[in-house]
Parts: sequence; structure tokens; C-alpha cells
Amino acid sequence: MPITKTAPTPSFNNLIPRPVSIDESGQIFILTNTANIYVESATTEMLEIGRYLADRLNPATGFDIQALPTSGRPMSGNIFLTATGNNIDLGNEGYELTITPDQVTLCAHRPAGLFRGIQTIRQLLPASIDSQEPQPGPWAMATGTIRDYPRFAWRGAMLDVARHFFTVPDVKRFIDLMACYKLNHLHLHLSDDQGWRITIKSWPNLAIIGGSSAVGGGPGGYYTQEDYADIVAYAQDRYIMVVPEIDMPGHTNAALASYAELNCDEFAPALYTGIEVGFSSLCIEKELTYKFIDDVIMELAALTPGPYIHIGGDEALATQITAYKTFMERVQAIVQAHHKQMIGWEEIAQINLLNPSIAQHWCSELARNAAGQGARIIMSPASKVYMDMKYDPSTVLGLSWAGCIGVQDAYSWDPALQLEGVSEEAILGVEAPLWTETIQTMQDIEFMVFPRLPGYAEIGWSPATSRDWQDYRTRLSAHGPRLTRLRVNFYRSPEIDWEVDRR
Ligand code: TNX
Repeated sequence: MPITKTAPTPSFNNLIPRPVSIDESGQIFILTNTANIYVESATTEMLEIGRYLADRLNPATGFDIQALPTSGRPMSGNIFLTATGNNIDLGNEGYELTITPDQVTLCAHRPAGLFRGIQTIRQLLPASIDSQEPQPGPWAMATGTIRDYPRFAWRGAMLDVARHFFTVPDVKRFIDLMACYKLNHLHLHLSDDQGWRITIKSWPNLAIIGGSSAVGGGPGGYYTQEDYADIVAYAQDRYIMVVPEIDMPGHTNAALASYAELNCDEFAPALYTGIEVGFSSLCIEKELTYKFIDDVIMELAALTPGPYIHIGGDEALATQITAYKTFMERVQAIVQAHHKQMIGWEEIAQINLLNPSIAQHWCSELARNAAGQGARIIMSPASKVYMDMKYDPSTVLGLSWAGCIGVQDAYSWDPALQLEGVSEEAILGVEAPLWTETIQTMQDIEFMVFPRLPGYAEIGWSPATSRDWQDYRTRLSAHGPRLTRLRVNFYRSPEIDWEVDRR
């Protein structure tokens, strides 16, 4: 059968994450070369969001769409972004999108809601909208109304830049791809045994020495504070908050190799390029250790506009449990002294958690103790969301200690039913980590992250009652052509009947 060259009929049926409410009215709106984006009560911030949309639409359409301020509804044929008349119970990230044959109106209470709604507009246009070169139209969208807001406040992805280092442009691309699926937190795992990836001005050898290695002995690398600020600002423009992690007291060989005085025996170990875990520990008894942590957290806090600092705390197998507790309670006080909220992997539930510390569940039941103490929980169950796990035994990249995670496995679970004693109210949200022991390039990242990440985004955003694997599977198939246009090296999972790119 010849492959049809006509584009798929416009509809609201292929959105990921699935919106809260969809009401199609059966007509079409066509974006033409006279269209502009009109922004009402246009603050600089809202105009920036309009420009962001224009920049997404202009390359593929070949149009010269502008973002322009307006007071009141523009003439027909245009896109209208407004904060007026929106229901505040849609929250900070909610939006209402109304498409008629005459106009596209996106209304949100807050700028973040407009930004999320723009991702919906992109997905309602043909997949070719994501091309970087001009494509043939028509640029048709289905008409109707979408009302939408997230289930969880935290919808994150984590990138381990310590095992292998990734450049600023790589991280920016990762951020852009997260933004497409309405994710809002980027957790950067900035230090581990194999590498320290950010300049700390008061302890320069951390980056210079500790940053010079990687798994397998590659050259490593690190972000200067200017690089890091650039990443944070880029993410902020996409309403994504960067959450920096410095892992301690374990996972610290790179720091210990950089400064002999951080070691109990005053001898610096060699740099480490293997993939074992659990062998290193900061020296719990030394006062200098806490001076070091205070300096690091102080510089990190100054670079972090968001409220969170992640201090790791996982797999401290080379630290006695009583020492671990003493250590972590001091670290919690240091983080709070710098006016930040501490986040740690769920092992931190072993200490007395102070409000508003947050625990991240990955592989034990300790998160339950954290929830019992009133702490909020980020759900990252390894067997469901570890994007470094192979898809199936034939996947070349990745590990498999938590099992293989196919696209259906990744999608078919619910955060509130995952761990007894950790209920919906205790859950801040969902985060999918990509550990990079076996991941070396941006191509590798894309292969492991896509197509699992859109599923995690939907788990975090869409109402539990509306989620269904068969329905999701069909919607995901329509994202194949979109990811192709974005030049994403995604895994063509045989679980999905990928839609062919029809123009
Ligand atoms: C466990 S998850 C780790 C990481 C590894 C990862 C590999 C966690 C808190 N610790 O150090 O990179 O497994 O899958």
C-alpha cells in the first residue's frame, strides 16, 4: 500500500501529557503568513514568552511571526496570549486554550502557565512545525477548548554530569526537550567519585583536579560559575528550575582526590574512573569537613535562584551509621543557614528531618520514614524511572541492576500507589534520573531518555484516572515524527507502532 502523503487530520488526540479536559468543536484554524502573536498586558516577561513561541514557529513555517503588545483581543487570524480573565484555580502552571476558526487564545493566570500552554500549541500543529527549515503548510489546528493544569508540582529529570561530563550546549538541548513535555525541575548531579563538575572559588582544585577525570578515563570537564549561571538562566526562561546536587558524605572520591586535608589520613586518593559505588567518605570527625561543606553550599546557594540544594546522602556505605546521622544533621543545618531547603536521597530519612527538607525515593522503604516525619517525597523508583536502565536485554547502553524498563513499564505505574505509607498528599512529584556510567554523548542521552521521558511527564502532569496505556501508546506513536523533526536520536521501541512522518 503506498504511504499516503496527506498530513494527519488535526485533532486534540495526540497530546502528551494528556490535558485535564478536552472539548473539540470539529473545525480548523489555519495559521497563515499574516499571523502575529499578540500579548495582552504585555510585561517584558510575557512578551518574552510570545517571542519564544514565534521562534518555534518561524523556521518551519518560513513566516515572520512577531510577538507584539496589545490591549484587547486582536483581529482574526492571530494568536492571542493573555493573563486576563483566567481562573486562578488553574494555578501557576495551568492554562486554558481556546481555538476557533478565527483565533488561537491562550489564557493563563501566571507566565509559567502560558509557557506550558505554548507546548500544547506546538503539539497541535503538524509534526513538521519542529523542522528547522521551511516546510509546506497548511498549518492547521483542530478547534475547541483545553483546560489544563498539573497533578504534581514537581515534574523533574536528573542528569548525571559527574560520571561523564556534558557541555553547556548539551545541557541546553536537554532543557529544551524537557520543556516540550512540560517538565519543570532539572536536577544536576554535579559531583561523584569520578568527577567534580563546578568551580568552587574557595576550593579551586575541586574542579581543576576533581573535574579532570570521568568513567573510563576520559578528559572530564567542569562548568565555570558563569557557565552554570548560563544554564540556570536558560532553564529559567523555560520555567524550569535547576536543582544542584553535591553528593556527600559518600560518592566523594573526586573531592578527596583534590584536597589531601579532606581525608582522615591526610592522603589524597587517586582519581577514580571505574563504576563501583560506596567506597568513599568525607572525614566525619574533622572540623575542616564542615568548613568545606559550608563554603561549597554558600557558593552554590548564591548561584541558585530556586529554593533547593540537594546534598545526596545515598549509598554512604563507607560511613558508620551513627557518624552518618551526626554528619547529615550538621549538613541540614548548613543548608538551612544558607536559606535553602535540603533535598537528599531517601537515606536521609534516618536523621531527624527538619521542615521543609525533602526526601527522594529510589530503592528502599526509607522514604516512608521521611513521610512519617512530615517530609515531602520526590518519587524516583529505580525499577520504573531510572533512564539508565536498559529497555530490554538487547539494549547496548545502560545498566540493568533495577531491571529492564520498557516503554510500557515506564508508563504503567502510579506514584501514589508505589510505596505503602507514601500517599498522594506526601508526594511532591516525580523525577526520572539519567545516571551516566555508560552514557557518553548527547546521542546516548537521547536514546535512553526518549521515548521514556514523555511517559514520566504524563505521570507527573495528567490525572491518574485519565491514564491508559493503550491510549498513551497511540498518542506516543504520533510523537515519532515530532522527535524526528527535532533530530532526537530516540529508541524506536517495538512496543510502539510508530507513525510515519507524512510530509
Ligand atoms: C544508584 S540512585 C546510584 C547511583 C548510580 C545508579 C546507577 C542513587 C541514589 N545512587 O550512584 O549511578 O545507581 O543506576
